Parts: sequence; structure tokens; C-alpha cells
Amino acid sequence: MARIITVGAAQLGPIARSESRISVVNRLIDLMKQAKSMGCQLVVYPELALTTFFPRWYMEDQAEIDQFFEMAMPNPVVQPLFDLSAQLEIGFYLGYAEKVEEHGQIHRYNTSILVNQRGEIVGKYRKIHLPGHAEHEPWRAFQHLEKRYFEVGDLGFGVWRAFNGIFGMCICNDRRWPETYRVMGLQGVEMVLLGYNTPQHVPAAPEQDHLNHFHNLLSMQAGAYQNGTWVVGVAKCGREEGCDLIGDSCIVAPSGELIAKCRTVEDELIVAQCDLDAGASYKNTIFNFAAHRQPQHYQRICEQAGTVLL
Ligand code: ING
Repeated sequence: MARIITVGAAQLGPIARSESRISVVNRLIDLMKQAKSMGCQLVVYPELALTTFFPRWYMEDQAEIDQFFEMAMPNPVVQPLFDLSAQLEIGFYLGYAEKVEEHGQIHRYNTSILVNQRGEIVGKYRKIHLPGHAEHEPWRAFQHLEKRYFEVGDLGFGVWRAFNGIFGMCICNDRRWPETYRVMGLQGVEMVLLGYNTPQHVPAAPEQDHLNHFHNLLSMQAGAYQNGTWVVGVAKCGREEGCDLIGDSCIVAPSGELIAKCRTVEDELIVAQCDLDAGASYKNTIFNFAAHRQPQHYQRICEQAGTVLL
């Protein structure tokens, strides 16, 4: 019996700095209702899906910064989304800025959660690869201060049994690093869910700008193929507070083939029926890790952060 899951990638257009969370949650609810009408059991939202991408600005006032964070999840503003999830029996991935007190200290993470078809949180991930910079760099057309506002995630790359399969999560820049997929691949992941906010322009490397769409798809298609897993990548996109973010939300099969891709840079839902057994062909042959990997030759990957030259 094939394990088919119908998945929706719910891309978001821009979120203005002034847009209320209630307004955003209503957009998420509309997309969840659309997903239900298309037969989805799971809908995937972007990274930091409740607010504008605030790391584009340099801020010093912690109270101002904290306005973009959620102090609890769920919380009264997003509760309607959880209620609808249980009512429609549709699970979801949601990215948000998490402020939490743990071990007697305040921590701030770029976080995603996996919610099942009963509206219950079954998994949490905290972004590990934080791109950009930590200090104000006024020469940039816009900042990318994730290293300033978030800590490196402390939960690793986990997977969870849900929706009759093995599901993993990551966030945005994580999708560009092969280690991200491989650590989940070594846990048997069958579908990786991720959201992203990706500026079209890279102030530090404008020569890459024209390849931004290619690099986005290349990263997810490679990760899918090399680990025999589905990948669902969902953008917040469009011109957000004067900064163009790329769309290209997509659903990638374990073969690496692009199954569905958004056409617009607005709120848009794409849907695919995904056979969770489709990865087996790759996991049992070309990417049979147990049969072919030679970890005794991979030490550098764990021992070195940067390159060591001869
Ligand atoms: N954003 C970007 C990403 O990795 C970036 C950072 C932009 C990297 C453009 C390379 C090119 O998609 C986040 N939020 O990680």
C-alpha cells in the first residue's frame, strides 16, 4: 500500500513591518483552507512567517527587536491556526522567531515547528546555519543580522515519525549545506520541510545575484536526490519593505526532479501527491549509505569548521 501524502507549499508574499500578526494569521488560515480543499494532509509555511524579515534592519533596542519574537507557541494570536488545523485535520510547518527562557536564561532562535493533524506540536527545530553578519554594516543596501538576533540552534537536525512517514525540518540557509540533509538522511528522513526568506540581491557578492534562483533550486534538488528524500521549500517573497525576496517555492521528489513550483511572488499554494516510498529506490541502491559510505575518510567534515590548506 503506497504511503501517499498530499502536501501543500503555502508561499507568502511580502509582510509589511506594520502588518499585524492577526492579519498574517488570517492569510495563513486562508492558505490552510485552500490546502484542505485540495486534499492536503500537511501544509508548509515559510521561515519567520508571522512578521516581516526584521534581520534586514540594524536595531539596538532589545524591546524593539523583541516585538518580532513569539514568547510562547501557540499563543493567543496564532491559536486560531492551531484550532483550524485540528478542525480540518491538516498538519503544518511554521517558521517563527522564538524567545524562550531555558536553564534560567533568555534565548532567541529562528525556529520552526511541526504540527500534526490534531493541531499538536510534535517537533521543533532551531536554525543552525545563521547567514549574514552580527554587526551593523552600513555599506549594505540592507542588513542581514541573523547572527546578531538569533543564537545557533541547540536541537540538532532531528526527524520525527508523523503523517505515516519520517519527517525532518530545517530553515533557509540550512538548505544550502549538504550536511543538513545528510544528518537527516542518516536518520532515514523521507520528507524535509523548510521555509526561507532569500533576498534577490547579495550585497557581499552581487556577482551571484543572477544565479540566485538557480542556487536555490540546485541546493534543494541536490539535497533531495543525494539523500533519497522529498524536499518542500517555501518562500516568503516579493518586495518586502523595499527588499526583493525570491519566490520559487517548490516540491522536489527524491529523484531530484522538480514536481511543483510557485509562479508568483505572492501568497500562492502549490500541491503535490507525494509517495513517501519514492525514496526507497535511491536509499536501496545508489545512496544505500550502509553499503557505500566510508566515514573513516570523512573526519575533516566533523573536525574542521573552515578550510585547512596544505
Ligand atoms: N537567507 C538567505 C538564504 O540562505 C542568503 C541568505 C541570501 C544566502 C542570498 C545566499 C544568497 O537563503 C536566509 N534567511 O538564510
